[in-house]
Amino acid sequence: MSDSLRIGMVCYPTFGGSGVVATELGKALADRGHSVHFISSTQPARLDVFRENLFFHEVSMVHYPLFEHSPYVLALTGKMVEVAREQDLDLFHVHYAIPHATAAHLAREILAGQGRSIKVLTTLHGTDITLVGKDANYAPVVSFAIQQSDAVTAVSEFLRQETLAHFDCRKEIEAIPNFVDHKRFRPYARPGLRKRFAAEEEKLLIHVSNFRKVKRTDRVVDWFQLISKEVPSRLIMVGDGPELPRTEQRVKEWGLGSAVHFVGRQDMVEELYSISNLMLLPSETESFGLAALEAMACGVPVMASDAGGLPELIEHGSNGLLVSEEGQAEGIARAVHLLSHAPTAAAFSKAALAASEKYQLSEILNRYQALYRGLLDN
Ligand code: GMT
Repeated sequence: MSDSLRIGMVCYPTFGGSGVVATELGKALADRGHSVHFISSTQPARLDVFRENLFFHEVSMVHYPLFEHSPYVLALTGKMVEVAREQDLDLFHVHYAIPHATAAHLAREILAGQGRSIKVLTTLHGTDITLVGKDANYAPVVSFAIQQSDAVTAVSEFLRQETLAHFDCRKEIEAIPNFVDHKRFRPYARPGLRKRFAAEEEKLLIHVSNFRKVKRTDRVVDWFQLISKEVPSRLIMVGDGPELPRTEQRVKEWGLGSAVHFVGRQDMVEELYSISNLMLLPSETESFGLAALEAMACGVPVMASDAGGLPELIEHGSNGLLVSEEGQAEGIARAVHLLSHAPTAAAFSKAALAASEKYQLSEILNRYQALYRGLLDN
């Protein structure tokens, strides 16, 4: 086996966390000399295809009047087979089980019929297990695809346990956490930026997500309303998604108007974190919470729900706040204290930054590389 590998990286191209993890991993692997071929419906948001060793292959859909829904999984499988053959791929690393792990299994079977062998690594990210994956229509397919993968990883210990508890996977699953690029996500306040969102005496709160129901963006507004009654503050809402109109409506209902800035999707989110005092993340569940990690790397403590994998990242009362369903009022009181007491804010910010340093890109990359090599040695 040569030192440099040829990897087919399959992911969703959107701003969602799984696509971001796949893209950052792919870029870092390419920097280490591996050839990384992204296969996706459109070019992933953070992918820079002018970088050496990085390639993008678009899955083109066939539309036919008979199809009410075009079968994406078949188009993806076909593209995976084509790229594997043309680029002589060693393995597929697929991110998010539905439908990528199923497509990888099909592609591997087709390639085997053509006398080619290829390995499949599936990384589970979150709702592919905790929400949509549990749907009775999908669950047997997800279980099967997990069983068929040569290796399976989950982005937190919580997600590993959830998968073992709810799916018939008969498989070892390794928990490999997500990572953050500390060169990019670091406390750096662009001069003059903060002034555009808040007055000097006001605190700045931030939420970043893809505005899906699971993110509970209406509760972000509720938390902000309670906090801002006690501490003069403003809120930046970054992102876009199906819950945006309902969230805007909630802002109107509370009469918060100009205190909340909806800024849509932003590439330079690290600059917005760096001017913020607290991130709000009241998700119903969060297998890892990549946005929380990125905020912490910029020195911003996170007030999050005590759910999913968030307690693996956030230590309550030290580098952030974890809020249970029954503990909302207490959580708000702690947030008010943190925001209005400068030494507490400084201590939380320092601890958040220190905690984020455990999630170094280079170390996580070593773990994935070791996994790839282990698969190919067998
Ligand atoms: O599972 C999802 O909801 C999709 C996925 C995404 O693409 O946004 O998010 C998950 O994967 C991220 C990256 O590993 C994690 O940081 C998020 O916590 C996780 N989202 C949920 O569990 C809701």
